[in-house]
This record gives sequence, C-alpha cells and structure tokens, in this order.
Amino acid sequence: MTGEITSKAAATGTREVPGVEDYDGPAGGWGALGAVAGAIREQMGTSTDTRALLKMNKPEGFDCPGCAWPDPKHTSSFEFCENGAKAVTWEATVKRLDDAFFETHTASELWSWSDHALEDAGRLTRPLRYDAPSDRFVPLSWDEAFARIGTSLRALDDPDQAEFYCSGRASNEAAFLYQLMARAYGTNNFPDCSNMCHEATSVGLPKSIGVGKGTVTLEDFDEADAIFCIGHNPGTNHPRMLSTLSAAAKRGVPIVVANPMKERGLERFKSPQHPTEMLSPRSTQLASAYHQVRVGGDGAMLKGVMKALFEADAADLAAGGDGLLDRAFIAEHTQGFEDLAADIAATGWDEIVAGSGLTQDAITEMARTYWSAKRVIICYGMGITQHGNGTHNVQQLANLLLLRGNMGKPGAGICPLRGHSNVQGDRTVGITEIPGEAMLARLDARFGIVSPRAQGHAAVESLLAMREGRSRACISLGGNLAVAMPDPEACYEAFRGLDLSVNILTKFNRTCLLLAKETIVLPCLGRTELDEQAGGPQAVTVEDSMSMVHASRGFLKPAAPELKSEPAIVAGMAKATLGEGPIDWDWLVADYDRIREAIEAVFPDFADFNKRVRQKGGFRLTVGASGRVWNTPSGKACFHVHPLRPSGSDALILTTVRSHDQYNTTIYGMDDRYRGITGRRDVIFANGEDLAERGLAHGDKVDLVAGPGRRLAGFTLVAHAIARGSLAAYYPEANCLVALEDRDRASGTPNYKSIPVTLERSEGG
Ligand SMILES: Nc1nc2c(c(=O)[nH]1)N[C@H]1C(S)=C(S)[C@@H](COP(=O)(O)OP(=O)(O)OC[C@H]3O[C@@H](n4cnc5c(=O)[nH]c(N)nc54)[C@H](O)[C@@H]3O)O[C@H]1N2
Ligand SMILES: Nc1nc2c(c(=O)[nH]1)N[C@H]1C(S)=C(S)[C@@H](COP(=O)(O)OP(=O)(O)OC[C@H]3O[C@@H](n4cnc5c(=O)[nH]c(N)nc54)[C@H](O)[C@@H]3O)O[C@H]1N2
Ligand SMILES: [Mo]
Repeated sequence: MTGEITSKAAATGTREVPGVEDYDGPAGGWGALGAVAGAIREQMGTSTDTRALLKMNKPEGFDCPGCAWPDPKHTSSFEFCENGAKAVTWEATVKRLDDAFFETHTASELWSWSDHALEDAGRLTRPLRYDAPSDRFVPLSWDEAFARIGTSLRALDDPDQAEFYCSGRASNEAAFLYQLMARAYGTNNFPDCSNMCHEATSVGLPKSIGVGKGTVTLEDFDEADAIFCIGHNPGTNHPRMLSTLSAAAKRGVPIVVANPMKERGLERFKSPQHPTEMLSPRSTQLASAYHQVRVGGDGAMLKGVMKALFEADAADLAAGGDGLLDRAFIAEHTQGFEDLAADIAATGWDEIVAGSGLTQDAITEMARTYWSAKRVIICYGMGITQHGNGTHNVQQLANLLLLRGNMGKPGAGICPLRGHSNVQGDRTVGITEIPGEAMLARLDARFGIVSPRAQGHAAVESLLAMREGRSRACISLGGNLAVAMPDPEACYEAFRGLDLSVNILTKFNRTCLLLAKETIVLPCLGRTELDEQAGGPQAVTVEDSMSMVHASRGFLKPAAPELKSEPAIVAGMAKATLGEGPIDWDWLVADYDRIREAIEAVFPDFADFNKRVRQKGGFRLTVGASGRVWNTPSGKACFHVHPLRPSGSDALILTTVRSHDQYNTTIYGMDDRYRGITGRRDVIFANGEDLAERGLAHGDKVDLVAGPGRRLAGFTLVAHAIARGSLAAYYPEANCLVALEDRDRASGTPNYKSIPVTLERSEGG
C-alpha cells in the first residue's frame, strides 16, 4: 500500500489516554453482534418486540431508516447491519416522554442536557407547546396545536416569511403533501437536509451528465472490475455496502480508497451473516490500495490521476497502441474535452503533490488501476461534497469517468452515497427551492392552486433570513436543523427570534428548546410503526441511492395512541392554515394511494405508481445517463475545468466526521469502536508528526481556533492514522468552527470538511 501512515504508537510513544486505544479487529464481526445485543438491551428491555429487526428491508416490512444503500431487489433474506439495528431500536425503544417528564423538567434544565440525553429520554407521546410562565412544555390537543400554527402562519405579512425544512427521513407521500401545503400557502422556501449533504451532487452532476443522481444499480457492482471509494466511511454510515464490497473483493476486483483517515470499514470486514467467516480468524480484505489524501486534497488528487492517465495515453499512442482514453465515446458523447486536456497539461505535478499530500508514484498507481479496468465505479460521500469546492470535486469525478467511457454501460458509473434513507426521494417529489415551471404547472393543474414562481430559500439562506428577521416562522418535518447547521450561536439566535417554531419529530431535541414566541412540538409515527388511516393500514414509499422506489410498511404498535403519521400532521396543519379550498386534505390522507396518484400526475416518471410499487422490489426511476441519454442543454456529457484550491498555508485543515455511535445529531452512545474511542467525543484526531512539529503530543489538551470567536476549547489530541496537515473531530461538536457563510459557492453546501484551524494548548492543559 502507498502513503501508509502509521498509528500513534510509532509516531508518539505509548502514553496512556483514557478512552483511547488501538482497535485491531475487522469491521463487522463479533463486535457488531455485541453492539446490536447492547442496543436491544438498552432501548427495548427484555419484554419487547424485536421482530422489527427481522422485518427490516423485507418486501412486507419497512425500509431501514438507517441509510439509503439499496437492498438486493429489496427482497433478499435479512441483511444484517449493526447501525440499522441501532436506528431501529432507537425508534422502537420502550422509553417514553410522558406528561410527568415535562412536569418535572423545565426547558432551562433540559437545555443543560446533552444531545444524547435529550433523545435517550424516549419517544414523544403528545403534542406540546412551550409555556413561558412555567418554563415548561405542556400538552395540548391536536386541534389546538393545528389552530395555533394556522393562526401564526396566517398572521405573517408574506408567505415568504415562513421556512419549511424537510429532513430526509420523510417518505415520498409526506414530503409531497408538505411541498403542496407550502406552495398552496405561497412559498418555495424549502431548506432541506440535502442542502447540507449532497447538494454539490444535485448541482454538479446535472451540468456534467444531465442528472443529479447516481447512474449505477446494485447489479453494476457485480460487473465492475475496479471500484473507487472516495470520501465515505461505509463501515459506519452504509454498513450494508460492506457485503457488496466484500463480494467484489472476493472476486479479485481492486478497491481503491482515498480517505485522509484509515477507516477500518474500508480495510477489513467479517460478515456477521456468514457463520464460517465468523468462526474463522479470517476477515475479508477490502481496500487493495489505501491513499491517505490530505483533507481537502481530492481536487488535486483527481487532477493528478487524470494527468497520469493522459501521460500514459500519450506514451501508449507513441508506442503504436490505441491509447488509453475512450476516444470513440468522447467524440460521440461529450463536449469540452480539449479544454480539460489543456488544463490538465498545464497543471504541474508539484502543485498536485502539494495539494493532495500524495506522491506522484501513489497517484500514478491509482491511475494505473483505473486505466487497467474496463468498467469502473466511483463511490463517494461527504468527504467530496462538504467543501468550499464540493461541486468542483463532484465534476472532477465525472471528468475522470468520462475520459474512459465509464458512464452508462454495465458495471460502470458514478455512485454518490446518499445520506438519509429518503433524502433523494424528497427531492424527486418536489422539495426544492428552485422548482421547474413544468412541474409547477402540473401541480397547479392537478390541485387548482397557483404556486409561487419566485425562487425560495435553501438551508443557509433560510437561517440567514431567520437571523435577520426576514423570516418569522420555521416548520421542520423531522431533523434538528439548528444543531446540524454550521455556527450554532448564529442558528440559535435565528430560531430564538422567530414568531413560530414547529418541530414534527419522533424524539425531542435541542432545536425544540430554541424558544420562539410560539414553540410547538408534534409527535409523529416512525417507519417501524403501523400507520392506520380511514382507509386502513397504509404503506409509504421511499427512493434509495440508486433511484429504486419501493414500499415501506410499519407494523409495530405505535409508541403512543395519540401519535399521528407525518402525512396526517401535514394535512392537519394545511387545513388549519389554508381553510376551505380546492384541496381535500382528509380525502388524500385517508388512502395514500391517492397521494401516489397525485405524485404521478405531477411527476410523469411515476407512471403507474401504485401498480409498480406493488411489484416485488419496486421499480427504478429513469436516470438518463444510465443509458447514455444526456439531459444537458447540448445533449452531450460535459467536461468541466476547475482551478486547484490554493494550498500552502501553515494552517492545519480540520474535517468533521460521524462516530460509529451516532446518526447525524442523534448520539446513540459515546463510543467510536473502529477508531478505538470509548466513552468520549471530546477528541481531535491528528497526525503524530504534525503534533511533534508543534511541540504537542498524544493526550495533550488543546483549543482549536478557526478565527475570531470560533474556538473549540479543551479537546484532547489523539495521534491517529490520518494524513499530514489534516485533523478530524466529531460533528456536531465542531460545528462552532464553521461560519454560516463558509460554503460552496455553486451549491451552498457548508464547508464542514475543510476548516483551516490552529491549535493552542488549553489553559491548564
Ligand atoms: N450510522 C449512521 N449512518 C449514517 C449517518 C450517520 O450519522 N450514522 N448519516 C447518514 C447521512 S445523512 C449521510 S450524509 C451519510 C454520510 O456518510 P459519509 O459520507 O461516510 O459521512 P462522514 O462521517 O461525514 O464521513 C466521511 C468520510 O470522509 C472522510 N473525509 C473527510 N474529509 C475528507 C476529504 O477532504 N477527502 C476525502 N477523500 N475524504 C474525507 C472521513 O475520513 C470519513 O471517512 O451517512 C448516512 N448514514
Ligand atoms: N459538521 C458537520 N455538520 C453536518 C454534517 C457533517 O458531516 N459535519 N452533515 C450534514 C448532513 S449530511 C446532514 S444530512 C445533516 C442532518 O441534519 P438533520 O436531518 O436535520 O438531522 P438529524 O440528526 O438526522 O435529525 C434528528 C432528528 O430527527 C427526528 N426523527 C427521527 N426519525 C424521524 C421520523 O421518522 N420522522 C420525523 N418527523 N422525525 C424523525 C428525531 O426527533 C431526531 O431528533 O447534518 C449536517 N451537518
Ligand atoms: Mo446527509
């Protein structure tokens, strides 16, 4: 392997630091089984229904709320996943927030609780409203809650003073009704979690290949002969992907990783579903080459891979070969090739090496694996998108694939690993601040409304508008917006200044405690629970990372009798806000087939929706680029040229990552098993040589400083296998270091993953 970076022992000696030690095991294995048993014990006690875990991702079961990785036809036998099990037990917990809980604890007291403790207290059971005189959340009826929301929304001067946040847990049916309500009310303000996540994909890929989604299906992984994994951590965030990678590795397919941190889930895997593997000391080696690119260095690395490819292509031509580029594909299907070739030729190896932190040899080795394979898939995650140049990064990946025609043929293509289980679907069914005219026209025709045409707010704009008083209300369908966004102080101030804050949630969280003039919390059903409406039990639908749409049907007894489904809550708010009008909300919610018919009327891709979603495994939405149909203005796939980011400052670059025990702002526990961390999150992963150079050592306490007023104080340094010049800390603890305005200009994605910082020894540290 190239660019090997050793862990702390070699770099810094063996100082003992509480809660920090090397983890030697593979990903998965007995550790995963033990963790599942622990999660069941802690959340579900002994008496409860663990059937839920067995119905996950089965045709008649529910879609796992854990991630958006698809299932083999969504019909396979039980696919085991530790973190899916954590997500399910967290939702199916026996713990409840009953009336006594809110009588006992004031809002001021709850503010001092950790994010973990707030959610661990249990499921919400009743609608709640903040009562200032008693400083407590008090129960109220659904009718009163809806009436108060309606009154506040109608009192605004302009519908554009309201923000409608959508987190990617919401089903297609809930999200569709939600956008219908907001547009009937009069705004396109749809901040959504995609704005913090794969927005660089949604903005970058349409300009490259005419669609803002991945082009591959799960079957393509069976045919690929090289797989690149860049900037994602599947062992933690998409664990079911390890089965796919492990099958590829066993076929001898090279798996090339580019990641500043050594992630165990990309190195070795022992499948808990294979008894023989579990009982033998062996595990499957995943990465065939692991390149520890420096944080933020992907743009330089990708230019390097293309440079090595161009050089080898020229050498091959000179030697009488056919060259290594797919010239027929380039000629027939693309435009912009000459400009890209000129840009790569003009980029020097010195810039590439300095920017990426990788040697020319290492990059050439990556390139050789790339050109030696006929069919290549590139997978990527937040390590690519959450940068000031996230959109450029995404387009460089597309450039690289297009050079050898690795797009729109079996076994090849681009694979963005989506975040929330239905974040892609929510976008598909209309959660966007920049809706197209054709879609709005169909929506208006179907429902007899006049949707607003003006562009609305995405996440950062919505927070800025709230902070400046231009927006006065925020409704959140799921999520924990104030904690997920950069710059908590700015976000807290924004929420606290509102007239109305509504949070539709399964669990209470910090955003609920940012008290507006009217603060309402509405408890909803989760994926696992039976959703009974006037027309009988309902199923919802979701779209996974590979554009497969399928049904999800919960069956557990709801956590409390008063819970409503998300579609029913949206309908209740809509009726109370819009009054009598052309939309019959009760009729729609009585039978979700009616909502799906409406989705089909607005989005032609969903033709025969109700029929097709009842087929085993559901159906795939059309992705033009998968069949070499390029829906760009020129009808061709486009190469894009981007400058390298300036490098060379002395600052260390901090990235923020998820631990193995968290789901975004939901902190299940304080361990991060694969990185050897137990019982704490106040750590900074650093390269031992970088520390030594600064007179610091493993175990020292430091403050991270990102600029005036941006300081994360008293964190412990952990010497780790991470690239030189790079640091990593956990999200959301480190969000105070990111300014709200620090984002990718093209897509608005916050720069969560390349924050220049300096280290200062903590006082007394
Ligand atoms: N269990 C669990 N599952 C989840 C989630 C969760 O929190 N917990 N979250 C869901 C959501 S919403 C999302 S978006 C996905 C997130 O899934 P990922 O994209 O895997 O998320 P991150 O933890 O942010 O990790 C990114 C990886 O990128 C690497 N990285 C950081 N900076 C850079 C860089 O500059 N370049 C490169 N090449 N790599 C870099 C990190 O070392 C880390 O391995 O997971 C989804 N699934
Ligand atoms: N520094 C840093 N910041 C980041 C990131 C990062 O990598 N680094 N990642 C960003 C990314 S990729 C994302 S997607 C965002 C995540 O941002 P969000 O989606 O806003 O946050 P979550 O933590 O997923 O939301 C957790 C809440 O969802 C609610 N919930 C759970 N299940 C359901 C359900 O079924 N229905 C409803 N209505 N509510 C439910 C629970 O009450 C819980 O409190 O954070 C972003 N922030
Ligand atoms: Mo995400």
